[in-house]
Amino acid sequence: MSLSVRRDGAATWITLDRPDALNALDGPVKEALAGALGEAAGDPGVRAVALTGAGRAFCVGQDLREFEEDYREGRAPDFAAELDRHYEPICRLLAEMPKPTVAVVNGVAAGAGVSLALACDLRVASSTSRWRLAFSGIGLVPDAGSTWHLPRLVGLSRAMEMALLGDWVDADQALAFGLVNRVWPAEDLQREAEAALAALAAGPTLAFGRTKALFRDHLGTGLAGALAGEAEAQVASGQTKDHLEGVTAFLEKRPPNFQGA
Ligand code: T3D
Repeated sequence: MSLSVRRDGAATWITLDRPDALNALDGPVKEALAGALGEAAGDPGVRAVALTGAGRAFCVGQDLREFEEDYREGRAPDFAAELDRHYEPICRLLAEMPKPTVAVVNGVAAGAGVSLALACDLRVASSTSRWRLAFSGIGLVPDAGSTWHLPRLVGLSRAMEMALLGDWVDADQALAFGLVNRVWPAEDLQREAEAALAALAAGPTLAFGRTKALFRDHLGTGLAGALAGEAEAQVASGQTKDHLEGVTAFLEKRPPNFQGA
């Protein structure tokens, strides 16, 4: 098996499942991942999505054996086709699906594995996780959205450091950089991450989806455009059942019971 998908209430857990290859992304994994993300994105019953890895790695990026024949014959793979066919849709689904996505980084993350984690809305990690951009180690530039996400998350200086110096970043550094949102001891990661996913999945999903879109859109927009975009999204959010429930719960002094509608 190369990838497994399980539901935990309204959260979907997608696990990269090639532990012997540290969850390197070969053709079948990339196809299965894009398919699983597409299904989760389109299923209104799914209200939060976790991406994690089986075994001791989160993901070590592109499977460097997938194109071994090309390299042995002295040519590079068709990167444009590969990015267009696999990496762009995967990263866009993680970043743009209208529900929260969380990378649960259980171990090593390298290359495009880092890119996948960066494309998620949040990153939670094991205290034993470590991160390396790794692209420069094989003479490539960071891709799969990492040149967009990384400097926005950690700042230009840290991004340059990770890309050019290429050192490993451990979990404590990742937290200090702002690369991850939470770090838990390895033995607590699954339990804590499941609780975090359950909380996200019980949230006002439509507002979360719009929040994601607003933050992302407004990274490249002036204040006036941001204010206009917020107004449009707030009018739509104000018409949801979850908004009515949230205010009603406040007035009735009880916790809200959001339905994602
Ligand atoms: O299309 C495009 O745009 C291309 C985009 C490319 C972006 C990328 O993602 S390039 C790949 C970037 N990743 C790397 O460079 C990481 C390569 N791996 C490593 O440096 C090491 O494996 C680690 C430092 C991550 C871990 O080292 P260690 O000693 O703990 O484990 P190991 O023995 O090296 O690896 C265990 C197995 O996983 C091993 O298989 P084997 O020999 O036991 O059969 C190893 O070959 C395999 N593996 C690790 N990384 C990859 C991989 N197999 C295929 N592709 C990998 N990237």
